[in-house]
Amino acid sequence: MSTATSPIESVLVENRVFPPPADFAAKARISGMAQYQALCDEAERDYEGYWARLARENVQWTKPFTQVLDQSNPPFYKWFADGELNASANCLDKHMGTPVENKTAIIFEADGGEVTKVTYKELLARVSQFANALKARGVQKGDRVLIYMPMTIEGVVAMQACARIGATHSVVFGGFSAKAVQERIVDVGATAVITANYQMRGGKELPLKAIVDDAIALGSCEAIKTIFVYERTATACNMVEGRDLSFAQALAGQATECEAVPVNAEHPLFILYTSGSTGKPKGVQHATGGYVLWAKQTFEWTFDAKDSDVFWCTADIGWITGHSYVAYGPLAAGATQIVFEGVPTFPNAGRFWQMIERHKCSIFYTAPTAIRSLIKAAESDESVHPKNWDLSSLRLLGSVGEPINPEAWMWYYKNIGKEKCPIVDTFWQTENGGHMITPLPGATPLVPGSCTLPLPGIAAAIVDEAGNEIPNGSGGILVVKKPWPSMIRNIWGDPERFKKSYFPEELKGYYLAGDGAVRSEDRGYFRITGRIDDVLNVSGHRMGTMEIESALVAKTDLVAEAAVVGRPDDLTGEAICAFVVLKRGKPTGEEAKQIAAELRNWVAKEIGPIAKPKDIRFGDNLPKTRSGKIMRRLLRSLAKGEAITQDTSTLENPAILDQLSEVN
Ligand code: 6R9
Repeated sequence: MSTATSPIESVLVENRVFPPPADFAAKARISGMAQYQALCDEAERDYEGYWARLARENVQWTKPFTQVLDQSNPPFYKWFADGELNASANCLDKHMGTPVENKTAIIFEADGGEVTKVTYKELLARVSQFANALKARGVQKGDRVLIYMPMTIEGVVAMQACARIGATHSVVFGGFSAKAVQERIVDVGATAVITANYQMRGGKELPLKAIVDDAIALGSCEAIKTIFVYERTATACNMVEGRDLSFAQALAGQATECEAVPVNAEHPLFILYTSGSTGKPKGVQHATGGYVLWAKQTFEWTFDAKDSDVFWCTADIGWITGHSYVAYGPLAAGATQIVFEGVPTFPNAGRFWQMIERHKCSIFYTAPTAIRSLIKAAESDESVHPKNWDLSSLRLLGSVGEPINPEAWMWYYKNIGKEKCPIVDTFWQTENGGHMITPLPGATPLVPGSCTLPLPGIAAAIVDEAGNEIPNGSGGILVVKKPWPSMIRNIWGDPERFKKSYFPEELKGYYLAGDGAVRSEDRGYFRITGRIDDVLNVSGHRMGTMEIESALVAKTDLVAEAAVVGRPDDLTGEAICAFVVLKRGKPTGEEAKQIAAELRNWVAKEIGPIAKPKDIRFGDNLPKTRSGKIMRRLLRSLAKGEAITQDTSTLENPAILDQLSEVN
C-alpha cells in the first residue's frame, strides 16, 4: 500500500490498494476473491441456471417459474416469465411469523430532528391500510399512480401499497416542477396521484400539493380521479371536493389487512423517468420478478447486510437509488434502515455525522457530491468536522451516482470510515435496476476512484464503436453483453426509442450504458470516465442537455436559440453551462445579469431547480459550421475557460467566440 502521492498524480495513476480488513472478510457473505470467482464461474457455466437459483433463493413466488430467460424477441427480454409474485409480499408479509416481524423496519428522522420508528409488522399494517384506501377509490392492478412525496415513511408506504395491489407507480422527485409533473402524468397515463400538502426541507415548508394543482391546471390530466394528500404539516392546502382526499379521510375505516395481489413476473412494478440524450425524459419501465431479485441480492451482497446492521441510504425515493435501496432492497432483506427527510446541511453540515452517531448507523451509502460539499464545510468550520461525532458504529461505506474522485474517496475513507471501513463504489443506472459494477466489501481489494469488478453474472465489457472488446488500459464504450434480470424492459410507450437508445445495431445487441470506461492493466478494474452522450451528471442527477435547451427556447418572447454543455465543477461534478442567443440581440451589463436570472428561474419552472444553468452566456450567434451545425466541442472548451486550440476554419462566424467567453 503506497501513501502520499500528489493530487494530480493520484487521479491519473491510482495505485493505492486497500484489501478487505481480515475480520471483515472473515464474517462476510462473500468472503475472499475465490468465492467471488466461484460465483462468476457458476454464471459462466450455466447462465440461466445461476439466475434461476438466485431467483428461487431470494424471491417468494406464489407461482413458481419454469422458464428462466426468454430471448425470443430481443431486446425485449423476459425473465421468469411464467412465475407469479407480489413485490410488497416479498418485502413485508414474508417476514411475518419470523423474528423480523417485530424488528424496526424504518427509523425516520424528520427535517426538524423528530424521530419515528416502525416495525415490519406495523409497516405491513400501514401499507395494507393504504392499499385498501387506493382500492376504495377504484385504483386497481395495471393502473398507473404518480407519487410526488417527501422522503417519509408515507412515501415508502405509498410505493409499497401500489405494488401490493399491482398498480404501477411512477415516483417523481419532489424537486421537479409542475410542468415536469404534468408531462409525467400524461406520458404515464396516471389515474391517481399520491402527494403531501407540504414537504419540510432545511427548516422550510415547501408546497407539494399546490404544484400538483398547477400541473393539473396545465391540462390533459382528465384521467386523474383522485389525489391523495398526506398531511405532512398542519398548514392547510387547497382541496378539491370529490377529487382530493387527505390521508386521514382516505384511511378512515379501512382495514389494516389487504391481500397482496399476485402479478406476473414481467408485470411493470414501476416506471421511473430519467433524462436521455434527446428530447423528453424516458419512462424507464421495470418488471417485478427480476427487479425484486436483484434489489434484494445486491443489497445483501454489496452491503454485506447482517441482521444487526443499521443501514442508511441518503437517496430520495424519487431516484432509482431510493427505489432499490430504500423502498425495496432493504425491506426484502428484513433490514433496519434510516429514512431521512431533510438535507445534509441543516441545521448545519454536521447533520449526517450527528445522525450516524444518534442512530448507530453501520452502513452508510451516499453520493460523492454530498461528500465533497461536507469536506468543504468541514475544512472551513471545525464545528461541523466529523471528528466531533462518534462514528464508531460504522463498518461499511458506499458511494453512488457519479465517479468519486480519489481525493474525496481518501477523505471519506479516513475521516468517516477511520481507515477500517471498506468503501463500495457502486456503478449502476436507473435502467439497470440494481448494482452492476461494484466491489464486494469482504472480497475485493479497493482502488480509490474505481468501481472495480462486475457482480457475478453481469457481463460488463468495454468495446469500440463496432462492438469489439478492447484491451485493458484503453478507454472505450461500456456495454453489458448479456441480458440480466433487473434490466429495463421498455421505455414506457416507446419501444422504438428503447431499441435505438439501448441496443444500437452496431453494438452486436449489447446493452449500451451511455458511459465511457477503462479497465486497468493490472487488475482489469473498471473506472467510469463519464457519459459519452449528451447527458450531464450534476450532483449525481442526470440532466439531458437537449431537455434544458428545449426549456430555454420555450421562452419564446426572449430566446432565439440555446445550446447547453457541461463543464467540470469541483463540487457538483459537472455544472450546466448555457449559451443563449436572444431575439433582441446580445445584452450587456446589468441587463445581461437580469435576463440570466430570469432564464434560470424559467428553467427551474420548466424542469426544476436542479436544472438551473450555473453559467449563462450571451452572444449574437452560436459557433456553427458552414452547414449550420452547432460546434459543441468549442462550446465545451469555452465553458471550461480553455483557450481554443481546435481547428476553427470550418466555423462560419469566428468572432462570436470572444463574445461567448463572457460569464454573466
Ligand atoms: C444509480 C444512479 C446513472 C449515471 C451513470 C453514470 C453515473 C452512477 C456511478 C456513476 C461513476 C459510479 N454513475 N454511479 N459514475 N461511478 N459509481 O445514479 O442512476 O441516476 O440513472 O445515473 O450516473 O454516468 O450512467 P442514474
